[in-house]
Amino acid sequence: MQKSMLYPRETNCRRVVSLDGMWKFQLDFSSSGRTQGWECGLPNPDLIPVPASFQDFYTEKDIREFTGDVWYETEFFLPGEWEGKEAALRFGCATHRAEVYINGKKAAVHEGGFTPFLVPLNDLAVFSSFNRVVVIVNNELSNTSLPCGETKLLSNGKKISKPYFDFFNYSGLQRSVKLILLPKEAITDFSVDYRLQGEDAFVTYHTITNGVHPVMVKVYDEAGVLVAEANGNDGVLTIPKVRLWEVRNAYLYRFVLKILDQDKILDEYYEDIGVRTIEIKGTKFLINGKPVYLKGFGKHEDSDIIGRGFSAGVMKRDFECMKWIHANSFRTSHYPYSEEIYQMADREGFLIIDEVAAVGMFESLMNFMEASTGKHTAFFQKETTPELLQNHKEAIRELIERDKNHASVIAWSLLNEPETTDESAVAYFKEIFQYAKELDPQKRPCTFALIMNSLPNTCKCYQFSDFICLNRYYGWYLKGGYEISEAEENLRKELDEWKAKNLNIPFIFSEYGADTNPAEHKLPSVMWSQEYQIEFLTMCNNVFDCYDFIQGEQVWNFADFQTTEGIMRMNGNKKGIFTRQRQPKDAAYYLRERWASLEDDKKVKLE
Ligand code: CKU
Repeated sequence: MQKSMLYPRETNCRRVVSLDGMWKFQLDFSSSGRTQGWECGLPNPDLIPVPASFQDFYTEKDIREFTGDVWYETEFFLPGEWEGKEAALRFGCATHRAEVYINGKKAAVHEGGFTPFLVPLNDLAVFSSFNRVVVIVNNELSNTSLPCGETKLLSNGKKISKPYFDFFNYSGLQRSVKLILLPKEAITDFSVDYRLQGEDAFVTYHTITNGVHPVMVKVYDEAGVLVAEANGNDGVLTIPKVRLWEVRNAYLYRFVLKILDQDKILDEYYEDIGVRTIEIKGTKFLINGKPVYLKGFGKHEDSDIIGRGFSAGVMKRDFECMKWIHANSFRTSHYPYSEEIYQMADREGFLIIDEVAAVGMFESLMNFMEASTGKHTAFFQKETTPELLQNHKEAIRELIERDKNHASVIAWSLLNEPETTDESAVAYFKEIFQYAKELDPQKRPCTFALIMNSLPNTCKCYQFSDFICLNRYYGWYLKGGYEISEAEENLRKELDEWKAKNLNIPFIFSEYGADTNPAEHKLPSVMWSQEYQIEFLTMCNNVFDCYDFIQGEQVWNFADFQTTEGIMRMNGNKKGIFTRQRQPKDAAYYLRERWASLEDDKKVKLE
């Protein structure tokens, strides 16, 4: 069976059975599962829901903080009528790595916790019978994992995760697991790119199959009317009088692909795709040739009880809150999100900066604090760097292969706050950026988020970015509270320095924010109060409005989220504009008013 990232769908030739529900679950405290044959069945399991992070269900801290191997088990029935075709299990993700056993035999391994993978079943599973699947999920962090961190051994013999990043190291089977059936001769990959001419769209498509028969493509509009068709694995489809996918005004065509042998359908697959172009011209982002100003958030997949587990309910609420506040975009900080979130963004017309889990490439447990000190550090010259680079490239390949057809995805963020002040970063960046550019058929812009010490005169890597993403905390980590007037001066000074470089590319603020306790009101304001969050945002926004090359603002963060415990965090990061339960803080009303008054192309009108 060939590898394929295509989303599982039911058609004439494909079947999908959900394995979501309660699975057997056991933590391997003494690391003995592998020697004691747990792959043949867990000796003393509990039951736990999939999809979900395992950490927040239990009342024991040893479970919440568990670092190492957690084991999952379930059984599934493999229908006899599927014999002669290709059956597989499809994991939406397993964080951060997995080994999968079918009926006691090793069937697959996968590194990286935020992308899907297939486990072929035909050789190891039995048709017309129940089969056992056991999964070892490991959540240890290292210098070569994405995200990066450390795993430490405490003197009491227990392991602890030390992330180099500011979100809780949630793990487990956090996305759906599906039993899928594919035909022997199947479509394994499909991609599109577009060119607009007058009222028409020319869609260049490319398919990969594992067989000899050609692919036929038909395109239907939302009313189900056939608008274009073509034969062949590669080709160009002409959609006359195309209805474009626009920001917050989406339109999706259904692309139906078939492999035909005379009258017989060998495979059928479909995707709902929006037709739009994305380009950067000077300091502007152009969607379908029209400028757009990004308004929105850095987000997290994070909620009460299920942690980073996918929930359609939480997703729905998040989109409703984003629409209410007049946002038009978000960044998938700091890892690829569940596939359903991109499908929803396609439907709702949101723009996504799609980020790979390359976070923590800055050696410090609280990297954002270290970075504010201006201290010189070097991350990309370790013995382990080649292995990290390998994992990073693989994660980028999987991200782009998975997400390349989404109209909502307008850019790739290849790293978040890496160390960029040492020369050793340059070669690493060069390779990463070149690699991503080659892979994307739509050649979307590539970027990375600049940490506070990556400044106009210290950052050695910004030249690789097609647009610049600044994570800035003037007025919070630097010069907070009554010193905010100086924070503003510092922010303006930095922007003036960027301006002087005349880069002629767009900049966005990919992070700016202030921790805010929703229970705290104070007049006059103090840091952490609701009043200060508004004061902070107002200061930043006033500054942004003075610089034309700033073409977007994504507040940190959409909602409060869980982090590792510590003196910097009061049970999590409280920079949310919404609480973790997705209720608005006062600043939400402020932003709603500002964003309602900013047209999507606001900066252009100012000129
Ligand atoms: C955020 C330089 C800023 C880094 N940024 C990373 C993000 O993950 C954190 O949550 C800082 C913060 O401190 O709130």
